[in-house]
Amino acid sequence: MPDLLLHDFPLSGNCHKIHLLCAMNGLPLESRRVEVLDGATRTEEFARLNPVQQIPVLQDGETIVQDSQAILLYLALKYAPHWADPTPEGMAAIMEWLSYAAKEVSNGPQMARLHFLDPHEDIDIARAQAMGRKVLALLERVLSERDWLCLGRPTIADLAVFPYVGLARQGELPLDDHPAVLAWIDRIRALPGYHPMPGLPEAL
Ligand SMILES: N[C@@H](CCC(=O)N[C@@H](CS)C(=O)NCC(=O)O)C(=O)O
Repeated sequence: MPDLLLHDFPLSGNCHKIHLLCAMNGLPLESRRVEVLDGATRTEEFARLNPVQQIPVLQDGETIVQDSQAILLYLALKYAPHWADPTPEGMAAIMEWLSYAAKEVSNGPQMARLHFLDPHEDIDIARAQAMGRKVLALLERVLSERDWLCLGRPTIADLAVFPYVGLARQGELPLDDHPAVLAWIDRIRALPGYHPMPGLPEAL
């Protein structure tokens, strides 16, 4: 069994991606809480662990990986290969969504939620919500035609995009007029090992 430690925060959707992949694959994950809202990532000590000064950070023995997308990829390739893909075409399809999670989903629903979670953050809420609406519209279109974001099965692409979309209402981005997105959320909730974080729905 691997020796996995996550530098973690319970309200972080980026950290929750890692919890989901581990739980869905029976990988034990130890959690070390980082008080990110109190600036605990902005210390010299934390910068030695992750120069980008953000969570999540994963330690797997001697290996340190930062960034939720990179951690998903690392864990899938090493311990849960069916959540990634062995072909260049398949990996490219997954990477398209990992990049989308890192830019559009982060600048949209993640930032809109953070605006209401932490009033000290300097966030242009109109811009974040506009991007959030674009993200939801795109997902609605894509998921009207297929059950999963790519490859016809659940992959780390779905886990990378899911948390901040599932939490969109906390950024005052309604989901009720997005039936295909809601149905996809329900499919994720039905996967073995799914569990919520505050603001996400319970397992089905
Ligand atoms: N691209 C990174 C973004 C991570 C991120 O936004 N982390 C937030 C918490 S969810 C953080 O550490 N914020 C503290 C800061 O930026 O000072 C990822 O996907 O892991």
